[in-house]
Amino acid sequence: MTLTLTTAGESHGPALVAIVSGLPAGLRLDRDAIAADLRRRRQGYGRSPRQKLEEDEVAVLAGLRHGLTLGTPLALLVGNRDHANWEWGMSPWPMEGEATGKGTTPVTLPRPGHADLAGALKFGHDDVRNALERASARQTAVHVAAGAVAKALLAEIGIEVAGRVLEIGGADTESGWRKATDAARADRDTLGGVVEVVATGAPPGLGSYADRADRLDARLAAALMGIQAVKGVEIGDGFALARMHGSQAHDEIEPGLRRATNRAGGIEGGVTNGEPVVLRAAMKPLPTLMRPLRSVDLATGEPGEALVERSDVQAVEALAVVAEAAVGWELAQAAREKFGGDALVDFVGAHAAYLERIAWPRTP
Ligand code: EPS
Repeated sequence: MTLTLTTAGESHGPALVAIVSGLPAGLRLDRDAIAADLRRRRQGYGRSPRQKLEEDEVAVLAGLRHGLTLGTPLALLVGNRDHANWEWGMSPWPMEGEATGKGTTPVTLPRPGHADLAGALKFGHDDVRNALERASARQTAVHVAAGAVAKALLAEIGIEVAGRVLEIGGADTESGWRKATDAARADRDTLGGVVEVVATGAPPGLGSYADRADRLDARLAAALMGIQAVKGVEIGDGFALARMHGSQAHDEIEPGLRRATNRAGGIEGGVTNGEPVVLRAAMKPLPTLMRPLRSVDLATGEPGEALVERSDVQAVEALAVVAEAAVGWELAQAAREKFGGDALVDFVGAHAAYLERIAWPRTP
């Protein structure tokens, strides 16, 4: 049994959609819990005024009846309220009459650091907007909605996932983040940062070493790296392990098969080992600068300044929520592969039977 996610939607188009397939029937979803994650994603000190406009309410269009999954594809929709200002510019169909609102003038000055240039060249777009709308981190809204569903499934087998900010703009305290964000905003600049995600309660044995693509660390790293603006991922002590001796780097096995340290971040050989799964992701400074970098006009070939449009100063707090959703998603997928089941009771029963076979947790 595999869990799959398909998403669509442009940042200023009518809506974002997601289809989640492979959920067991009988999983209870909590509307408030999904809404709470979406609210958390919108918050953050450096966010664009856009976040005050969007409400990110999730409409469920299929796969759910009276709060319980049907075992059929779950269809989710998050509307873009801002689309009202882009109705002409982002209309799916040709518009008649005079162009009004935003997005009516072609974008031809790609932003360094964004998908603008590569996207326009790759897909043959004369208007860079045709690339940037989908490349935008706006789409993380439906990833968070899907992640909330994945976390509901994980909760049924005692797995919890939580993301938090470690650093913003090099500062590691909340007041430092705010100061750094204020300074960057005043300077018309942007910031990046580092987030950490910890998942507890995963039994040993999720993922596999059988092949490169089966390794859970590889899948988690790909999921985090797939989030907009993420440029680095670390599992456990990651890069610091490279500078240690083997005698210091590994987590000795104690009675009860537990570890006193967790430098491996809960994964050995691409498989969970029963310790908390710990990951960190590094986000680069956002590429939309109010003090634009040098670029080249794709229409004229002349040097110019990159596109300036309303954007975030930093979105590291949002990344913590999006990364949590991504890790939840990958763990739920690995759990579906391992425990299967068409009905939730089958899934939960297979998990319980497995814990019994490996006698987990063990008393030392
Ligand atoms: C984004 C730019 C900003 C962010 C957006 C992601 O959008 P806008 O230009 O409309 O202000 O607000 O994020 C969201 C809309 C969101 O919901 O997270 C970008 O270029 O990636």
